[in-house]
Amino acid sequence: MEYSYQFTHAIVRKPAKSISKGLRAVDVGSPDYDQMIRDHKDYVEALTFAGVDVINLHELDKFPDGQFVEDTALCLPKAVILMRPGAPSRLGEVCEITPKLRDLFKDVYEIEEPGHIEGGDILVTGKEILVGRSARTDEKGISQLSQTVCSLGYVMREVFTPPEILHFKTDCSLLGPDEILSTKRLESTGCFDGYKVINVADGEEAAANAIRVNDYVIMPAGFPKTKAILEDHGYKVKAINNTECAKLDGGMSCLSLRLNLR
Ligand code: CIR
Repeated sequence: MEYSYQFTHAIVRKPAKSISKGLRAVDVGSPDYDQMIRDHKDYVEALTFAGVDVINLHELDKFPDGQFVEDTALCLPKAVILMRPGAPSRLGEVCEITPKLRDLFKDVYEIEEPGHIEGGDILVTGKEILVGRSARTDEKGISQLSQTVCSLGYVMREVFTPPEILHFKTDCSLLGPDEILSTKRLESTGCFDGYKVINVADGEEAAANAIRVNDYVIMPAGFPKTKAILEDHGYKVKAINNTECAKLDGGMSCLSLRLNLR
């Protein structure tokens, strides 16, 4: 299933000035808004360079984490499933993005109360959908998602997001239909048995949150060893500064919803 990394469109949302109030596990200082805007522009350029049409949504001052659009939906080629974030301050982001998703998809499903899932816990590979149970993604949400995606013909498997990381995809990304970029700590849980796994370099764990978009891998800048590992494996890599989003536990995957509308 090449759709797992081939995309025609991406949805992004401009960061709002309220980002200083964004959620974070550890406070390492407030992100610099101007730098974040520059990085966001570079991110959009990288997506465009990779061949997708980027749909830019306006900023939402009410939702400081609103730029992390990935958590609001799971976009499959023929259907979208609206998520229900486990972070109470982020629940309302879903209503904000829904009209755009309804314009783009005929089949719209939703995770309903009392379930919770955030898109950052879902990795769609070439053969299955992996969903990590986490502090944001619970059993009830996973069970609803399972019913929906199975009725659409997908295979879904529940895995576990290690407690020290926010989302499953904080520590991994899809590189090819059966090839994964992962930290050693996540791989050691056994969730990728049967896949080819490339490990990020020791000390460069934050490089694992990358995205394969068509012929390119977009990754955060500042991780030269992992970049070289990917290039040695034949991947074309674009590195984007992510210092400001990283202060809010955000990375390359959270900043967009990637869609295949072909
Ligand atoms: C949060 O804690 O929800 C945001 N500050 C970061 C969300 C990152 N999203 C993602 O990894 N998919």
